[in-house]
Amino acid sequence: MTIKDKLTAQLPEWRERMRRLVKESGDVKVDVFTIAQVYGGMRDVKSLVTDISYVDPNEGIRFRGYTISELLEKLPKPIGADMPYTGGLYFLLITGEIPSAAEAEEIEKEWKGRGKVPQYVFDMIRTMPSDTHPMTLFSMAVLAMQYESIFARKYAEGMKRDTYWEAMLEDSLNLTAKLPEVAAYIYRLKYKDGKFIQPDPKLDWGANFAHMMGVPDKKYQDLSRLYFLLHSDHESGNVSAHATHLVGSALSDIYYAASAGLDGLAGPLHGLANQECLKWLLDVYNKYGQVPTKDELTKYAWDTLNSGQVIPGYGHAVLRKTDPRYTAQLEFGKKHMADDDIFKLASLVYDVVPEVLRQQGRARDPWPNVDAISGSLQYHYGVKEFDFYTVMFGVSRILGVSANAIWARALGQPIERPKSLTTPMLEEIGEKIKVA
Ligand code: AMX
Repeated sequence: MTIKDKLTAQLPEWRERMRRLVKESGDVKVDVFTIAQVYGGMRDVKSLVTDISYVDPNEGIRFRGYTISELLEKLPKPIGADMPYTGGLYFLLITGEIPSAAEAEEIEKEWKGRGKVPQYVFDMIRTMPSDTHPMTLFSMAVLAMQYESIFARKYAEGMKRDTYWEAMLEDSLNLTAKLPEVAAYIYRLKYKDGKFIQPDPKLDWGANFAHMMGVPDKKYQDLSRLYFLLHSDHESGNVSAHATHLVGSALSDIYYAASAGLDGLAGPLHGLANQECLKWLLDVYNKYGQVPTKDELTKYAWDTLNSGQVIPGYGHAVLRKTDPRYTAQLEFGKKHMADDDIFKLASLVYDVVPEVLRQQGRARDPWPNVDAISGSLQYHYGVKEFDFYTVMFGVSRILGVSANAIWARALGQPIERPKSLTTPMLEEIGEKIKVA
């Protein structure tokens, strides 16, 4: 059964569940929120729905109900690999079912058939100033491919509403198929004198990325598959997912929507934290000329905070414990690069920074998030150009946001339009409550 057949079979029931819920319980309050939340970035306001992943504050992410360790065990893997096919992950995100090896390989095959990147994308990237940030190039490349959108073309021709999702699925498969090559092209253009490496048709999506990056170590293929799994989705309220959903809600196609999501991912409080984090680690390392002692690191962390900066890679808007995406990468590092200095330093930061942040008493979550360690693993394999790291995050995140976009179309989710108030209105609301 193809992914499209699976969705076709599931949709009537999901549509009915949603219709019934709204009809029978439409007036039930899900949440009340405060003036502090209105001013505070809508933190914790329960106003989005997704069945693709859920972040529990203490447990962390579950993808379609599965923890990261369950997924690493259950998803099919290429022969000889430790980490699963990204195609199998995509199947799971879209259908909610753990694929068989044949189903995972079917997605990999689909991607191969759809992977050719149009020449104008490469040409466009090359016309940009050479010091353009790789995230700018990546987002522009995704946007440029909007030219290919089947959804946009069919919409203009008058597509039926209940088939929107089919065009969205086609676009999503076409877009995701091309991401590894686009990303690796940007990397090789910027940092490897434009010496490009052609995709290898024998390799799966994740391994092909590793190959086109030019990293010879086979373990980097596993790291790439792991990385793409871990960063793919983190429910719907984070900036990249929400930006993609918001733009998509105007019936913009996935190219427009995902490009907007990437622009949000490029912010230092979100996806760019991975490059900031590696930079912070290297600054520490270079200051001491080696892995510092705990005392030296504690002092460095305090100096960072006292100079008014955040410690990148630590803290989270939802999580209140160590991010399991951090733990999965820590385990990979312990297995494959235990003696690497930068990895050792990243591990030492885990022993020091949570206590420093606790003593400072501002961050609600003093624990590491996904970005605290990902850069040190890349660095070990020679991918040292840290302003590229968010591009890899973006490659992965488009898997999650496109899966959500397919479902948003399938369930006919409407255009987003929250209501805003003025400051005097909120002052009046505040006064009324005080008087009462
Ligand atoms: N270092 C220093 N201060 C921190 C901090 C950190 N790592 N994390 C939070 N704080 C501070 C906040 O800046 C805020 O200060 P303020 O009261 O002066 O404004 C205070 O603690 C309360 O913040 P919070 O409620 O705990 O966090 P938040 O929900 O507002 O923000 C996040 C969450 C991730 C932006 C924040 O923890 C942070 O800036 N972390 C460092 C950057 C980072 O790692 N980002 C990546 C997050 C994961 C991702 O999206 N990729």
